[in-house]
Amino acid sequence: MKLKNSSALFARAQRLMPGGVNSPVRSFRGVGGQPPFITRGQGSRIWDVDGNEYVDYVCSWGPLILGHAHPDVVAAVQGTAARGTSFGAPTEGEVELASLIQAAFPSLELLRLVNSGTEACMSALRVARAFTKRSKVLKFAGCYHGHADALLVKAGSGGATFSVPDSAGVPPSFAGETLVADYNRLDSVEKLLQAHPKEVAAVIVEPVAGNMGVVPPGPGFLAGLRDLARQHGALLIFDEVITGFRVAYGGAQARYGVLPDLTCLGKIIGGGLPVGAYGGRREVMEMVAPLGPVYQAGTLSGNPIATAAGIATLKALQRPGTYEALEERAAVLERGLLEVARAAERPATVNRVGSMLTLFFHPGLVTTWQEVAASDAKAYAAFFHAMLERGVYLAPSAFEAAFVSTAHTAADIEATLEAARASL
Ligand code: KE4
Repeated sequence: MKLKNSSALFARAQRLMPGGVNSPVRSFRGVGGQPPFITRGQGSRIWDVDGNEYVDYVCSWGPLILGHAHPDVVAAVQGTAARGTSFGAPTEGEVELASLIQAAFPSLELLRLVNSGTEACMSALRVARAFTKRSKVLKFAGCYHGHADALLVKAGSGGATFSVPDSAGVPPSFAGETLVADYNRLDSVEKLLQAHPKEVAAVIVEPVAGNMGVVPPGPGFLAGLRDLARQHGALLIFDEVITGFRVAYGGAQARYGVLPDLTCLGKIIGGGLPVGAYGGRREVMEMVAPLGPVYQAGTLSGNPIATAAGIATLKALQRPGTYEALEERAAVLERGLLEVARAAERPATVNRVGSMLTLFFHPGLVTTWQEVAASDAKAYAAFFHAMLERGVYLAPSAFEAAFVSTAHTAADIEATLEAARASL
């Protein structure tokens, strides 16, 4: 595969930006090699600056559920831009997008638009701490909620119950306010809540984990979290930045029938433009400025171009049959990958919820962070490159999700499975 122009750009980029990228996972550090620079996307396809074409399963890490350059989104962005890009004043688009979100997520009685999933989760924690007048938050190992200090925390080594920073620059005192439990292990949550009575402001969870690869909630896990949080006076926060409008039009809370106190959204609601949102129970969200004492702000929050892209995306997703088609197409990919792995006598399992899925090179079920960590990341890296060579662009990390869009055709899936057969 020719990478001449990408290599030249990567050399320049590395002189300007850390690792030559504006988000670490794009650097291919997780799989080795160097990243192609992408210049165009159309439907399920992307092209790099050397003319190589790929079937894309990253889809900008989730936002592009309609595929690249969807005509409705392009028209909305172009039309809006011609009338000005940002006013720093209320606009109709914010009302329209907030209304579409609330109609899909009735638990968001009040919501605030921000510019990223990180801002959404950071702000949701702040309002939860204000509402409960408590300081601690509980998260899960393997779940990612953006890069706010309070959330870049991991469990202490061994059986230690204290938490430690998961990034340089996070003070140990900050990490100490975050408890870390095990995903799909309600007992680990109960133990921490009991060890810190009346201290935990919120339990934040990806209702379908996407940042350790896809790990679905086990039977009763989400309902159990709902009960435990309520029993202990903590707010339950669903981080639906990936799952919102992905696993169902109403997100994981609609698919699994468990309602959180607060929800964080991002990705799809911006249709490829920077939009996040957080919201929930009215009495909680009424604490947010200018109504209440919790300060949160943003120059470009709810800006006209981003809201126009989000509105066009959500309206397109309302078309009948959309989620059934996503489900069917992704199921064909899941079954095909398993068949190909079995034929190649490679131990593999595929976790899938709707149109988000991950292939783990692991012999058995993958339902916990421990089992994810035991999967063969080196085998995934080799598979990733073999697929890239054959024109299939998977997530450049074993611990991310692949996404199927409405633009992925049956032929795309067949070509992907053919490439997988040859790769394995
Ligand atoms: P952003 O700040 O990147 O918009 O959103 C943070 C975030 C919050 N919550 C969940 C569940 C997320 O998945 C994310 C961001 N996801 C990562 C990878 N899955 C985005 C890719 C990247 O970091 O470049």
